Amino acid sequence: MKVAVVGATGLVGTKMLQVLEQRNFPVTELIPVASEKSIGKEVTFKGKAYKVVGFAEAIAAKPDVALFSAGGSTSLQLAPEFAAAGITVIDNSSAWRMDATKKLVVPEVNGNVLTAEDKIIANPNCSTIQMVLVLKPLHDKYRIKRVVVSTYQSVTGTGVKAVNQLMNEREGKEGEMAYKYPIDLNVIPQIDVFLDNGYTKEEMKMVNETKKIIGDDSIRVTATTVRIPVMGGHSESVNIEFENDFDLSEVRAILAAAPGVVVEDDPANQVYPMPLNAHDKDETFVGRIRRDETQPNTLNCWIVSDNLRKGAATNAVQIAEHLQSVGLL
Ligand code: 2RA
Repeated sequence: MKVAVVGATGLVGTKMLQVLEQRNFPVTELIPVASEKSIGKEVTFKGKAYKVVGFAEAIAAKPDVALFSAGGSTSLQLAPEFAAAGITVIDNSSAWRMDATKKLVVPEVNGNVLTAEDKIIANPNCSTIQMVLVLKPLHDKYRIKRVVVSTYQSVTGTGVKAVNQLMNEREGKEGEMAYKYPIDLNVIPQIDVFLDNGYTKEEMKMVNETKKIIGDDSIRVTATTVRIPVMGGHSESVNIEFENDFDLSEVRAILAAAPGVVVEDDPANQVYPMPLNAHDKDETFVGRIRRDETQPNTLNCWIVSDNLRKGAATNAVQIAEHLQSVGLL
């Protein structure tokens, strides 16, 4: 399979190359792609150096699939050009996610919605992906009414500039600021820009994308998204109110059987998910599973996943794997 990685030199693009290699995706030809300023740079795949090419050259090479992680405006402009050339685009930006004509896919949750007509497929937001993996199997069993989520998000979600800001601050060095405020020894209750309703774009992504992926507009979601000085992954405190009552051991069993989900929940031995352990893994980890004792049919849990892997690169590669397994690629 000929695979293009668009945005191959960025944090997510680099992770896509690693994930393609580690998951042994059948790449017969790799085409690393980036904007003008990165053309000619080299990336490494399976121990071999590859030169980065520009967009026109990539389209002319006719890859079967292009994994895009090059930002929203590049994607808006170029994904249709790739698709028109018969190339299936899996796009990590937010450009197409809420477009009613495009599918927003987490393969374990709604891979079944994909058809041969889908030439531009949207990869959801990182904080949404890890949450819906846990919500969907519980929704199927108990029907979710409302979700209250607070996130604790890694600086890697912002990109390399934010990682540099954190490390510079830690080492007492001057440098470029990704955030308005210091991030080391701090917590910033803002991810992305504020919207008119007082929520941030990241918060509204969690609200809207959750409904679209699960395919149920009646699920009410309210979110507070927060940046913390952590590298390994995003964490989420999630409160879920169901229509129907549940049994805690049954909830644990449902989650243990859910694809892509690992239950780490043994308070007696201080076992619970942490970004330090989730780092570089493809699974989503859930723990601190307990009843909300303040109202009926309500559950609290704690969800952690590596935002660059399942939250971005792994999910994109899994979409390609799914397309291949059902003969759509
Ligand atoms: C973040 N959700 O963590 C973003 C990355 N897509 O900022």
